[in-house]
Order: sequence, then structure tokens, then C-alpha cells
Amino acid sequence: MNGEQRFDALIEADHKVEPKDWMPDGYRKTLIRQIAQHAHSEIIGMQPEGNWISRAPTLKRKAILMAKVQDEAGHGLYLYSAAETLGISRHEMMDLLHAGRHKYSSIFNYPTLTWADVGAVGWLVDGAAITNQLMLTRCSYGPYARAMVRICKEESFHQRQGYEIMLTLCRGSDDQKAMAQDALDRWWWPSLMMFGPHDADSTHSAQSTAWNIKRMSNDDLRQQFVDMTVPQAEFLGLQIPDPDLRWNEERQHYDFGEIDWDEFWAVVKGNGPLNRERIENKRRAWDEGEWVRAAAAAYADKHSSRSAVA
Ligand code: FAQ
Repeated sequence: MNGEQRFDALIEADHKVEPKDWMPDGYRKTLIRQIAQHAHSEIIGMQPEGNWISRAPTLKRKAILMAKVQDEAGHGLYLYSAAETLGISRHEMMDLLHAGRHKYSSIFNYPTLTWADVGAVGWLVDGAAITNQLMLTRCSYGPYARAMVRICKEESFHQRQGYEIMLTLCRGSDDQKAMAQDALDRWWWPSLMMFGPHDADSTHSAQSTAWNIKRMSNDDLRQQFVDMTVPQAEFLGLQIPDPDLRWNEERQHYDFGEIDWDEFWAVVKGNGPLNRERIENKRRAWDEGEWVRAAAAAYADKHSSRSAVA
């Protein structure tokens, strides 16, 4: 069996493809694209919540938020490592992100204006991320699928802490509940956009599904997220900002309104509310961290030459 036949057999049998296996160029490229984009999202995603660490309402909330933001950094690192097994270096991925040639999730280009936004991000953004990522634990590429298992466990905790913030606000004063409603109003539609374009407009879905990278379509995952989240909003006593949202008895799913696709594509193409600021902050942190990378590399060199002598 040659490499190509073996790859086809692995996909056909729904087994994992590992870094040393032969794989088509397109498979490697689409995985680098998706995993790098995913890793960048985790890292850029630290900014909207990091914005509230210094202003968290209590010490306990601050400690929880710091742990969550650190978890996101960890997710980025597992994902960069998974992408590196495909033959791209972390440095190259950073350069591509900083040059605007790699994407990250549209959601992180929106501002976190109030403390309730921290709750809404945990509840909705982590909720949407888990919905998508549970499917990716079954992705055909071994290192990506395995990274997803741990990430999903941590994201579940994040989602619950976000929901708990929302619940606390909704059980609080009228002003607190209004703040929670305002956060839901602003984060609902961008959260639905996280799942990507409609299936009919999705460039990569057909091929990624054939290669067992994607196991569910963008629209099916979005529907699953809406079905899961509407009852949670009802429990909070909040209104989803969609006049077309209603339960469809026949389909046994919620019908919901149309996303503003002009807004989605504007954000994806770099023209969202905070795209420039997010990349500028990221680039600055990278430049300012140069001495840390140099020191770590020097330490690693010294350490490895010592063990070579020993
Ligand atoms: N934003 O053909 P498709 C998180 C692009 S992690 C920006 O359907 P595909 C944790 C897409 O890249 C959140 N671009 O693409 C956290 C493609 O352009 P390209 C991130 C988007 O890959 C929580 C074009 O549109 N999660 O939140 C978006 O088959 C809280 C056509 O689209 C992942 O990345 C978008 N929303 O499906 C952290 C999961 N949607 O690349 C901090 C892994 C589409 O040809 C705080 N990724 N595009 O230039 C995926 O599952 C997929 O890549 C999809 C898109 C589903 C996002």
C-alpha cells in the first residue's frame, strides 16, 4: 500500500492520521489554516476578558477570571503545538497573524463594555466554542483531536462560570439585570456568526467533511447552539434579541432570524469594531516579549549542551 492508499484507508476506516503519516498537501494546508486560526483565536480572545481583570467586582471573581484567561493561553499553546506537527513553525504563524494573512474568530473584534460582557462571553462565546469543538474531538487528525478533548473540558468550566455571572446579575437589582440584557443584546448575533457562513457559502466544508476534519456543518452546529441556549436565556429571564425566534413544533428546533452577513464579512475582512486594536496589541506584546523568548532559548541551549557533555 502506498502513502496515498494508506491515507484513504485511514479516512475510510475513520481512524486517526498522525504527523508521520503521508497526507495530501490540501489536507495538511487546510489543517494548518484551521488549527492556526483556532490557536490565534484563543490568544486574541484573551484581550476582551483580560480587559476586566483589573476591574472584576470581587477578589474571587478576579481570581477566577485570571485563571480563565490563563486557560485560553494554554489552549493557544496546545493548538500551536498541534499545528507545528504539520511542518509550520510558531514563528511563521505569528508572522502571518501579525501581517493579517491568518484569520482569528470574528467574535473577538467586539468590545467588552461592562462586567456583564464577561458573563456573556463565558456563557455564549465559550458555549459556541464548545458546541463546535466537541465535534472536533472526533477530527481525523490525531494531535488536533486530542488537544480538543482537554480544551473542551476547560471550556465547559468557562461556560458555567459565565452563566453563573449572568445568573447573579439577573437575580440582582434592576440595573444589574438590565446590564445582563444589554450584554446579551450585543453578543447574541456575533456568537451566531462564530459558526461561519451558511453551508451553501462555506468554501471548505465539503472537503473538510470528506476528510473527517469537520463532522457537522456550520448551520447544523449553529442550530444546535440556538436550541441549547434559548432555554438557558429563559431561565435567566432574558430576551434573545431576535423577533423571528420561535419554537418550530414540526422541526423540533427553534427557527431564528437571519444573521447580518454584511457585518460578518466586514469583521472577517478586518473592518470590525476592534480588529486593528487587537492586532496592534498582539504585535506589541510579541515585540516586548522578545527578550523573554531570547532568554528562554539561551537557557534551553545551555541546558542541552550541558546534558550533551554529561
Ligand atoms: N471568524 O469555508 P468556511 C474560542 C472564514 S475559540 C473568522 O466555512 P471553515 C475560545 C473561514 O476561515 C473560537 N473567519 O471555513 C475562547 C474561511 O476563510 P479562509 C475559534 C471565519 O474553516 C472563548 C471563510 O470564512 N474556534 O472561542 C469565521 O470550513 C472565550 C469561509 O468559511 C475555532 O476556530 C469566523 N467566525 O469553517 C477564547 C474552531 N467563520 O480560512 C477566549 C475551529 C468562517 O478560507 C474567550 N474552526 N470564517 O480564509 C472551525 O471549526 C472552522 O474553521 C469554522 C469555519 C467553523 C470557524
